[in-house]
Amino acid sequence: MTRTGFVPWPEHLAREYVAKGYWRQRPLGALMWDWAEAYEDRVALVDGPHRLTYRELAETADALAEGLARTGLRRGDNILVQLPNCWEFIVLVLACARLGVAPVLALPPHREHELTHLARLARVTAVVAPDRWRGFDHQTLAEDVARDRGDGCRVLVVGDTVRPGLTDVRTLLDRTGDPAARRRRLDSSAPAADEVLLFLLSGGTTGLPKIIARTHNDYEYNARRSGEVCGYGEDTVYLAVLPVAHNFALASPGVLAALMCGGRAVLMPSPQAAAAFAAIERERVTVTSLVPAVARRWAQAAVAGRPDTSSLRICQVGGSVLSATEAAELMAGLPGRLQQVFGMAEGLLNYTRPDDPDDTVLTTQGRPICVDDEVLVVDEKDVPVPAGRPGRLLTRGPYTPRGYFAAPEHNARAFTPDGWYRTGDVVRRDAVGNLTVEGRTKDLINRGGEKISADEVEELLRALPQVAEVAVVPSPHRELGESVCACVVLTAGRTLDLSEVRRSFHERGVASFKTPEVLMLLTALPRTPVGKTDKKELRKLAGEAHVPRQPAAPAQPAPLQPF
Ligand code: OOB
Repeated sequence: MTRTGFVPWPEHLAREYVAKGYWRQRPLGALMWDWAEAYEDRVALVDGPHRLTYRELAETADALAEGLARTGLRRGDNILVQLPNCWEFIVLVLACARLGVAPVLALPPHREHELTHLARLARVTAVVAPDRWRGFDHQTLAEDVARDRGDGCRVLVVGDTVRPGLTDVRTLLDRTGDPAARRRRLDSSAPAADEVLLFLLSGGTTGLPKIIARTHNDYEYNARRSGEVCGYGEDTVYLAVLPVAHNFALASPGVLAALMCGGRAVLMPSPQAAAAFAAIERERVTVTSLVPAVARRWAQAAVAGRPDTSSLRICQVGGSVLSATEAAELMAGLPGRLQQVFGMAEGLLNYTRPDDPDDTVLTTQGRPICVDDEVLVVDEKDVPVPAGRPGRLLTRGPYTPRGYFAAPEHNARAFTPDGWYRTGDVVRRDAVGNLTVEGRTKDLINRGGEKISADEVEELLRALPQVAEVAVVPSPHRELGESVCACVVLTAGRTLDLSEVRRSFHERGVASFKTPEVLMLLTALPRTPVGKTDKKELRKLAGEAHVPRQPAAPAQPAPLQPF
């Protein structure tokens, strides 16, 4: 069963990846039962007071799979999932894996603008949301998104106050009946391992978010091999503070690898340092993953810290740029040993290794996890540059898909005809293959790990009557690294301030992290000799200290909520 819009790997490579043991040809739902049989009553998942053993996890996932089937979901369906870190999220992903239903993993800050687009793109037949999250009514949002999809698109809610007429996910978790019989029924209709397991959101593309179909085969390898590289084992206790809807916390190596090797995953709703440190002490956490902005906060908090964080062996940092100086500060200030991670939803994962010398950990973002990860560093004509020189990173491999889902035009630009993914990152590769991220060619803003397409924000700004011309560039941000700066040429006779921009984004249901935090009003946009907007010049202007920040910005910038 293939979904229209899915771009498969070439057949000869698929055979090779199977032969080499990368692709295990077993759907994740079957592997879940292997884990349950191997680790039985060990605790697999912790979410506040909720603790699920491996057996409970498998039985609950099976129960939910049949519950979802009762609502009409079938193998080959796609659903939109927007949930915070909670045990139901993991059970839902596993239940979907059992059924062959693929969840599109939206992030909690996404709003109508993003969710409607994702729901249409993946033609989803259900939307799963929390009742409320951080004071926001997600049920109404989910209903609006489902209504846009038309009749038959259901709303499923996780929470204590599910509105009448909507489906309470917990009522689908009925575990009465014989688990063995249920398991056999689900086994008999299980998806194949080369089918889509889930969809991740791309951080690095033009326009509205693209989605990346990850198969059971490739994503299981993504997590398993990451776990091997990071020394995961039965004694691993992984703390998820970043959203598990993101590849870093979900499977790089994250929650999935912890479950694969008999370890334990502890879910936290936010990366707030004091709560996380308390959880590390309580659960004897051994590994966690952070974006640099959160890591810096942790390092500051650690100085004054009281809880015992001595169980933490590895503190992974990735998702946005980290200079060698900052890395040294983190190495000194974080609990656990620093490990750098340079990854992407599109596949390729690089890690510094736990036994690498300090110098490698401080100055590089590590090397790929698989000998069959192909890496090319090229100039603008796609000609390879010598080792040690910066160039554009292209990649192919056993867990790097060959195209975005249902985006043929974009794929023609983002992939070469022979399947190399143009990452949009500029890297330097040293003699042993370690990569250092030097910059990027893709036009996005990396706001503390949250990726924002400049194109998408420009389009939203262009819709304002006050705006004649616009360009969006990153503006340096003390804590997050970058934030969104809108450079605007006004329509004659009109005025515009930041508060109006922010209000209009809010009204149109745009995720708040995409809303410009700096507005630069210009009489004309600078041009390159060929007449294109000179973004390099604009970035320079935005970087200069005297950026005219508009007074009276009413809405506070979004709090530090990575991704
Ligand atoms: C992770 O995944 P995405 O899909 O949100 O973003 C990928 C992009 C990369 O192409 C690169 O531009 C940037 O984020 N990035 C880094 C980085 N790690 C990611 N830039 C500089 N230094 C790093 N260490 O961000 C992601 C996925 C899995 C694991 C870790 C991160």
